[in-house]
Amino acid sequence: MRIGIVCYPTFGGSGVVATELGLELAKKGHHIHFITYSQPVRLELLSHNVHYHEVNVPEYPLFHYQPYELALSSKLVDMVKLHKIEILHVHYAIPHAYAAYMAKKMLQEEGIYIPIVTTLHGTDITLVGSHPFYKPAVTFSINKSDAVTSVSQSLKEDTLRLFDIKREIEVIPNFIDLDKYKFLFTDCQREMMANEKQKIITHISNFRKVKQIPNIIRIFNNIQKKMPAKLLLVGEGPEREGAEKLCEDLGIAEKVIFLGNSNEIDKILCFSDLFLLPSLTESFGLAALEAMASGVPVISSNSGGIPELNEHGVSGFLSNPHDIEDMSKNAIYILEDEARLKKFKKQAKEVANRFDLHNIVPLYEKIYLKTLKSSYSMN
Ligand code: GMT
Repeated sequence: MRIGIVCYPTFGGSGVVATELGLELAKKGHHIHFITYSQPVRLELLSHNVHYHEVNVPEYPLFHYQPYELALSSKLVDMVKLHKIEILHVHYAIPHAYAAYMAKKMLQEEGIYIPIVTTLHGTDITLVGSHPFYKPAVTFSINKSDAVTSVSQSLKEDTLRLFDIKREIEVIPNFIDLDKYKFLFTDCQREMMANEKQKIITHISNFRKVKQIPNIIRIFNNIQKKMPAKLLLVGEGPEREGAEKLCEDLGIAEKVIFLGNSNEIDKILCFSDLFLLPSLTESFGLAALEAMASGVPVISSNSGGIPELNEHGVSGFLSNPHDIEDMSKNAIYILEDEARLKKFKKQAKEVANRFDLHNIVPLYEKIYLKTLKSSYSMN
């Protein structure tokens, strides 16, 4: 199939999932066209069947806001025609599903039918999409998609609760390329980050409010009172500055390392002992899955789709979102006993195996085929 993939090219989970999906589909022989405003961060290798088309939005002083949706829908029209793309898969409803629908209508005028598959990722529904300013447009573009998928059952339920949806929503969980986590390097270079006695606690995110960064630091503060430990914070975002200040205030600044955005997540997770994800809401929690695939147990909140992934008492523990004490207690319980830590590491990996991309990617292929078949029979 010739598939157009629209996504955010940044470090966020939706862009990562879209990129990994495209790369795997390309390996299976499909022709993949990524269409977005810059090269997706995990798209390192272009090959004969992986293409990247940049959407440019020319600056014009009259526009207070540059019209990205307009530029994107025009680009989609051009790329569908030029590369004979058969199906568009848009990740994140805003504004991708809306732009894709516009492209579909423009192409229809020329007798070209292009079905749209929309994958809902989370914040496009729970935080941004349901805002009254966006809600009518998001509802419309979900309902006008030819197929809709969500990354967890919890996100599906949120979508049905928050919007008037007339389409079937199919749950296809996020996935992981386990081969990437069969470390080729046996030496994790742990000594770069901590000494032998220190436990390494890690968090990776875009440092938005929803990630509860101050709670991560407070949980770590409790852990380091009980044992030697280091906290690695990976990512960039609006909460970073306040986080640095909080570490200073708590007197733990020298035990916390801010690493910024990284393309070496596998290396960082290789030497991590525990992953923290106390988010207020999380449709899935891809970063936690990446941690589990590396054999890192997860201490998380029980919000959104996280319980579909982190199994309480097996791959880690779940607590109510603000329950810092419970999360600290669970973290210490795992870390304080070497044999227990080893057991949790093994179990985290086993749970992650359920999300192997070889099991999940065929579900998307099935949706493409079904959608293509039904849209051709209708047009
Ligand atoms: O977590 C973020 O703020 C980034 C966001 C995104 O759109 O990239 O992540 C969402 O999609 C990921 C991939 O499906 C999920 O793993 C995250 O849980 C989800 N984030 C939230 O729901 C807050």
